[in-house]
Amino acid sequence: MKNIDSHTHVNGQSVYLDDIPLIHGTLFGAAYGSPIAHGIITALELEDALQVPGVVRIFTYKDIPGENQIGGIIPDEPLLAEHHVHFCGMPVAFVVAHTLEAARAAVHKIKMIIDPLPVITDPREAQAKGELIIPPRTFTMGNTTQAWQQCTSVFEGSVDINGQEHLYIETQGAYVVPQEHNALRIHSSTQGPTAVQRTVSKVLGLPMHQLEVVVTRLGGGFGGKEDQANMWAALCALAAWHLKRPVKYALHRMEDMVMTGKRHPYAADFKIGLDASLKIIAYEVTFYQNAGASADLSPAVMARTLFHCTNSYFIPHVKATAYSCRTNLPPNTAFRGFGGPQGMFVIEAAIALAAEKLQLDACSIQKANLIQSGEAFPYGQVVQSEAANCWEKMETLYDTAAMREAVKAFNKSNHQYKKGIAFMPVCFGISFTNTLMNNARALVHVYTDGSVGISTGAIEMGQGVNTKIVQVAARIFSIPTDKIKINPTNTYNIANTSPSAASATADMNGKATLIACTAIAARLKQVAATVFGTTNIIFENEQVLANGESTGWDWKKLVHEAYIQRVSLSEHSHYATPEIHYDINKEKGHPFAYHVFGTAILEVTVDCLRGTYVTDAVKVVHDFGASMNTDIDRGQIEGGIVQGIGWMTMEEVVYDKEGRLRSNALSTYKVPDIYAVPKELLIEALQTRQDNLAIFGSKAVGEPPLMYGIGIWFALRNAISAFSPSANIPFTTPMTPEKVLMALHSKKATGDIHQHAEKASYLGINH
Ligand code: LUZ
Ligand code: MOS
Repeated sequence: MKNIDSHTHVNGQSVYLDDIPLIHGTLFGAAYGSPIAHGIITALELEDALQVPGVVRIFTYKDIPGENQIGGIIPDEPLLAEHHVHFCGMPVAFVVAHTLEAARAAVHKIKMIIDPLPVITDPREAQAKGELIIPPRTFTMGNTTQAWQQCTSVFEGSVDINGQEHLYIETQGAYVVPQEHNALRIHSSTQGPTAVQRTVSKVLGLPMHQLEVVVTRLGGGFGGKEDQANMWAALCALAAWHLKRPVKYALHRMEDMVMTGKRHPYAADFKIGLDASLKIIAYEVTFYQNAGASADLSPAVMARTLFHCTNSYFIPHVKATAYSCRTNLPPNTAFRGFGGPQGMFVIEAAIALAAEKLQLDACSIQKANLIQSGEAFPYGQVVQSEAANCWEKMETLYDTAAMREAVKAFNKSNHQYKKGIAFMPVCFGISFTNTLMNNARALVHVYTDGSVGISTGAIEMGQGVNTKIVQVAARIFSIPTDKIKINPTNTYNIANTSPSAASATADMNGKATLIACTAIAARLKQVAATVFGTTNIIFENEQVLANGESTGWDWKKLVHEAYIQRVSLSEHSHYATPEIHYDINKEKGHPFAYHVFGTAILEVTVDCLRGTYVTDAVKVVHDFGASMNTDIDRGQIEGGIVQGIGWMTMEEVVYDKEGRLRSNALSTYKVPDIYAVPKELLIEALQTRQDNLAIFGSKAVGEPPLMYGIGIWFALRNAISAFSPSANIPFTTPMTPEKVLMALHSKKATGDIHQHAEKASYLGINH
């Protein structure tokens, strides 16, 4: 089945926030953000800005009738700065004018005097100074202290992982329209309508039932609109509430890049120990998460880093500690993978270092340690593993041995060009790590003509969730998909939703839809049972069958009969993921409904004269379960891989020492384009028909494939080593062409050319 949005997307009729027709009298907002990363406000001068023709009013924290607080997990984030500013771009004032141009012109006339304070941008520095968002967390399994003695080799190193700009095509924004009885209709480009509703409720001191948050679709979210859509809706709501006029603010790309948080940069230190058979016996890791100036979702992101710190591997002795470090950057936030990719990069770096020192290919260590069914991760959950199945299928399907030989032969006969290969296994846990968030609701109406309308809490952001929900209803009712419509997500119809996130949206909202449709179908079957004198009623191709025989009744006739008999044709359902639990004090439990597995082999060619490179191939075996929609799922994998490659190779978020974003536009921040797409991209399904908790056994696909992109970094590393075995290649990301060029001509002994010299030390082999 095609994505139900494909036609309107292609002909430009799909409605995004900026396509909503404006009501007469709409005003336009623009936020004034702090030009300084850290300091105390001594004066805010608004007079010149108020003189700009068309300006209606400028709002500051003093105008907030409720609480000046938008922190979701921890109340540590004001909507508008009061006396302190904590990052460059932190909103201080909100200008509202008759035109967007006037609002923006006025923003430039605002002056602020700030007594500057020291700026911290480095998470290690923040940790050393005790600047933590929450107390650190530690996951342990076995006993690493004793386990080092069982190891024949032990290696240590450190890692610096950079962030990533979400770069959703549609920037953040909101349009708020006052309604009667003091209610507000809030159009928001958000993944979390309830988060918007809660935030506005707190800021304005209005009950949640006054706030209708409506979302038709987003032009991308990637986690950037899980929580960070809230502030723009709150600013518009504040102004609309005061002025009794509709207020709109859709951010300019540069405002969006400067004012919003990104994927968390992480620093990390690791120590890994192996035995003579290449089993990883022990792994210790310390993560320093660069949270930015306030908590936002950082505590939850940090948890997922710990959950995924051993990627697809079973390691009997693990100790992983994470610090969420407060710095003077915009609060970093959810981004596809949600801290998991950073955790995985570090274990892959540890394995790469061990392989290099032991003069092996990393894949022999990777393969020897894949987790097996019945083994547990450090957080206690025993897995149903597909890791080895994916790996072995990849080996035979793509003849990876031949690929490795071909690369060796190529490298022997070429000097300027070198190829590199890497394998990247992925294991990603599906469920919100915060157990209580794993719930969803659906509202299904069957109309008297047999057509069906569905509302859920799911947000369509290009990932195709609405198409999957149509498929669920079509399958239960056995009716064509064009009889089913998905309504815009609306907090008046579906309440208390979790955000569309954690790859779990189709699972949870699909299950809720399944429950509602099944309940309606059961009532319809009961009506048919009475009419046809048998309980053996099924629906097939819009027909009603009794005892397997045609009845001459179709879906529409049965629906109409049920209506005449005053049987309810509507259902509101609730789904809460079963089986999951977690004890945060013990750091043990069963947090995930299931795990998604996969393995990729990635090949690159580096131009060793220029430092440039191309991705020759990414070949994947991915655990789809029993995919409901292979086109959509393939699209998610292709997009995820390219986004992962971008993060690992070219997307370089640069803040200067003063905490100013220097990569604040697409001229200074390079995102993957068609040339960055692997020349060959093969995706093979591992069809597992287990009784998992996915909707119709179709496993979640949103986030896991991004992490295949991590393999690119290691393929580049291997290509550089093929050119120069003594090259010093620090574990820093992204691997831009500049860094490749530097590494090609570096020497291990002279690590000083690099900003972050690799601290890896070889502790020796005991055998
Ligand atoms: N968002 C969230 C997520 O709030 N909790 C999660 O566990 C999560 N995981 C992945 C992506 N977004
Ligand atoms: Mo997300 S990182 O699933 O909002």
